[in-house]
Amino acid sequence: MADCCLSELAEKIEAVVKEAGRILINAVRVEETVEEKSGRANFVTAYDKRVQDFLFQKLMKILPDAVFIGEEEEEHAALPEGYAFIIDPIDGTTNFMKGYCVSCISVGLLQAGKPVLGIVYNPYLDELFRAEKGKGAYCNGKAIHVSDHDLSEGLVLFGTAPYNEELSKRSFQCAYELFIRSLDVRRSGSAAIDLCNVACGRAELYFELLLSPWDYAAGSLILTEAGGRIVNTEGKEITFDEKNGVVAGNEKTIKVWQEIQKA
Ligand code: 2AM
Ligand code: CA
Repeated sequence: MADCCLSELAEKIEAVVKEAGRILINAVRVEETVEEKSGRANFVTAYDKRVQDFLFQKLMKILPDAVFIGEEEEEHAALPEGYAFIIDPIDGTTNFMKGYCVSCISVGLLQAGKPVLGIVYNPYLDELFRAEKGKGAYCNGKAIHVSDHDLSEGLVLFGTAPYNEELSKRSFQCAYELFIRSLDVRRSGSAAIDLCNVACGRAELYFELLLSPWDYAAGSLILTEAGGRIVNTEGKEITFDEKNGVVAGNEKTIKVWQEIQKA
């Protein structure tokens, strides 16, 4: 797709995502609509489904040829050679359920299996992160960049993969090793928001040992377009057709992560 077409598309998608943000802000009696999915601490609310339906209706009008892959669908389509939306209608569902107000809508657009557009919108802060492949990353229209601080001057964000109990111990061990080498650790409950916070230099490293592509499709492009690096937990390129462990930061902080894994 030509650059101008992608930018025009991005404007339209951004407007849709912002409109969807109103559904989160106006949500009432969320806890009455909660259902448990498979695994521990894995929930869905009626609002996740409502936001996903809204995005499906609007996004497929904007780009009818694209395949739509949404977290709350019963079956997920395979990644095509052409365009695919990979969306998380609410990233940070447990926060949303609890009224903790740290959740976002994440929309990635992939072409031939790689992200070309990423939008992450946190309606509680009215912060919209956006990146187009090769064009840099922006927060509410302002260019953003990852921090170049060492880990010793940095904050570490991490997710605990709570739905996967066998990873819990290793998650906290990694967090401890990073905690003693950094200023402090934080745990937000939304992978997409964490990736954006690293992208804009509010934190220096993020990791979570298991995530699904909709958790990081948009955020990974925002991070790399902001000059950051993202790899899987084996240090290899992340993929978008299966679950991945994710590590994101600047070159220096990723190196510390890798040294800790070898020790
Ligand atoms: P969610 O809020 O959309 O469910 C929290 O640790 C992060 O992990 C969130 O981004 C959360 O996304 C994601 N997450 C929750 N359940 C998951 C699962 N079963 N597999 C992968 N990631 C999950
Ligand atoms: Ca979700």
